[in-house]
Amino acid sequence: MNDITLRHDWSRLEIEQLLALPFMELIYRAQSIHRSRFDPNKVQVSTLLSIKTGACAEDCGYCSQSAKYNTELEREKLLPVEEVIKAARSAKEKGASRFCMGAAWRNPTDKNLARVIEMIQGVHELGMETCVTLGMLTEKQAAQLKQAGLDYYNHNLDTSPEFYGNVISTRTFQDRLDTLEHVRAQGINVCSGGILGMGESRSDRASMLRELANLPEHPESVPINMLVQVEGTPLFGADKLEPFEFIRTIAVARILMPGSYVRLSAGRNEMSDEMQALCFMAGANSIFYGDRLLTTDNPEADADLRLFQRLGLEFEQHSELQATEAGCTKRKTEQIERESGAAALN
Ligand code: SAM
Ligand code: DTB
Ligand code: SF4
Repeated sequence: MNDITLRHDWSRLEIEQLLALPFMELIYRAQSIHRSRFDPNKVQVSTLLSIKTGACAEDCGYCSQSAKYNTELEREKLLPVEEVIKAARSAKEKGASRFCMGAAWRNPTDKNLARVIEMIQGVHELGMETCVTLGMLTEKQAAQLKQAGLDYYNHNLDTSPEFYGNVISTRTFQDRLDTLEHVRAQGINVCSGGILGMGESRSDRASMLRELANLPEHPESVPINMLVQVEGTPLFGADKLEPFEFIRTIAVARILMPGSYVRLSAGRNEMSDEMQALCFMAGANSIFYGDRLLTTDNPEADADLRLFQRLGLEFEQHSELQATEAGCTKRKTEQIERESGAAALN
């Protein structure tokens, strides 16, 4: 089944029909497509670091880092390069294959971009894949990042074009598409997805997925975030999304973009192990690993190792990582097994 054609002409109605399939049928279809392209027991693992925190000029209604909202977040200047490399080294030792660096900017200045380029080069030298998310980019800045050897650029569409104005007013949906185009034009891998649970309708979720799947090329990585509600932001207190609806959206992302990594992204801290297992079953094959996302908590690394062990999942190693890293993760899993006792895991 490796010859599934990749489509870029989905209608919203077709996607809504997929979202409305009986749950078992939907998961079966998604898992079948998943298996045609990927090893269903391997998960790509990235670690995130906020390299510049807070005081952002944008007004994204979900974000702890916007200067417009009183979220009591401590702002931090751009981190020194050495500090970032140290964090990347530690993430590598714990088994992450990609290091993602996020900055609370509308867009990077040329001076800041030069510092980020040093970070990218340093992380690359460790033998890790690199990803950055810095806001909007010009064509020239995307070319500079490509030149620096950047592997992935993350820039999310966040939601449907129809719902977008309810969440963000300081930049347009088209601005986001323009940045994705600049990144793609340079041959940098695209990481783009969105957030669920912001009060959008199922039809909005279908519309967001349609925008992603109908891009000229599918993003290599598609993060699906569950809103992490942050006190002080306009979206704090929004109605929670039903877990099955989240899982359905993951399954449909997998069906629409068969060759992309679908990342079970923010929000795992509030998901049960069983819900996460269903997300993997539905075709998610990437996570953020490590106790922290950018400004909010992620599950503890040890808890993730236990979950992986119980599900028989393995960290996917990227080709440049040495066998010793794989061994390191295995040793760590074994140590956790010993500490927790086999009985607790069965
Ligand atoms: N400032 C840059 C930008 O917005 O492009 C990069 C960092 S920004 C935090 C990256 C993405 O994280 C956002 O586009 C959004 O999809 C996601 N995100 C931010 N806050 C979130 C939250 N509270 N819950 C879920 N996802 C969130
Ligand atoms: C993405 O889609 N999710 C990540 C990453 N790309 C940059 C960010 C999640 C942020 C969650 C809220 C926080 O920790 O501030
Ligand atoms: Fe700023 Fe990015 Fe947060 Fe929007 S999501 S407020 S651009 S840090």
